[in-house]
Amino acid sequence: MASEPTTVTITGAGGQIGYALLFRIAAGDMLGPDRPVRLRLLEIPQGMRAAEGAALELQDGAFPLLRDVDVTDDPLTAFDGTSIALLVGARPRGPGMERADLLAANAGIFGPQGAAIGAVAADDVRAVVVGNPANTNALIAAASADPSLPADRFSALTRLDHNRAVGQLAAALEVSPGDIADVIIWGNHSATQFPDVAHGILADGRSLLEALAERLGGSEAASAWLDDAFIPRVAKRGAEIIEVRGSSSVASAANAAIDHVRDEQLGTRRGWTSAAVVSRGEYGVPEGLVCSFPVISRGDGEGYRIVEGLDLDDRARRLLDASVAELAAERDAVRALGVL
Ligand code: NAX
Repeated sequence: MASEPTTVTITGAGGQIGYALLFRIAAGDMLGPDRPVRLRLLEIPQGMRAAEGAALELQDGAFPLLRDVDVTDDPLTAFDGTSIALLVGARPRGPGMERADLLAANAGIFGPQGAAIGAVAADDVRAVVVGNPANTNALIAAASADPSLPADRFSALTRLDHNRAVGQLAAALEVSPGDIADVIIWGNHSATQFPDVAHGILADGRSLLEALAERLGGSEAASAWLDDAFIPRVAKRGAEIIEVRGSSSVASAANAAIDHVRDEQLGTRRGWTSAAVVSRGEYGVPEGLVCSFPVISRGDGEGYRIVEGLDLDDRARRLLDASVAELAAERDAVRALGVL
């Protein structure tokens, strides 16, 4: 067992996703059974009691990998020496709140947090933004950190969308989710995202398109299912969960955040996954936007790399461009507020 604990900071730790994350991280689900962790929980003053209560329960879990737990409302304390930051706490959209108000409120959270990470985190720090609007919050955090910290240390979560897509395909094809590889979520973590199965393969070597056509009675039926059922269901799954469960996605979101960090730190296993990372112009996405791409990690400390060279047909190009246009509009709205 590695003796030096890894410092992990969770913001919004007193909230729902925070509560679902903490115990799995302490149990070793994120970094493996041989890496002890030190947890730093960041909250705002109103959330401190909830986070302190979670810290009491962590103690009661008697986790062998858990070294210590600190609860604070000071970002400089929370990010001091941290190697992994999960930025979950965000300002939700309130009644009558316009998009510009939402972006401004979150810029007031993710700007200072990005600056604090740049100032006091460990040299190897990597941060993933979960709090919405996740892609643009990550863009703001990266832009607010000291320029000596590369922007690609910040990413945003689209792994929940990716896992939702795999779950839908597994149900339609009656296979295990583990048999499905190389699905892609392109674009923004929003209703404009493009879940793309054109490059996907099954463990038996068949392409996903071929298997869907066999299952649904031809390639036209498969295309209709993808456009009319699959894409809208994945993109609107969050609303479906709220309607059925009476509350937003929590355990599946925490699970996806753990998958994102685990694969980034330890390496992707079979094929690629999806994550929103800083574009350097790949696939024509404007440089600097935090956009979801197919990514792999070798687990060598270099984080996620974009899988390049995939062919996009006209339909895929159009769907990716529409989501990227939304990301560019969010960036422009933030610029208009004088944040970037
Ligand atoms: P909760 O409202 O239960 O918890 C949020 C917590 O963050 C609260 O305890 C609050 O006090 C705290 N907080 C607010 N501002 C803070 C700040 N400046 N510093 C530290 N803590 C702060 O929400 P929860 O259900 O946990 O969801 C958290 C975020 O995840 C939301 O923005 C939500 O929209 C987003 N989601 C993102 C997903 C994704 O795939 N990227 C999926 C799930 C989820 O919808």
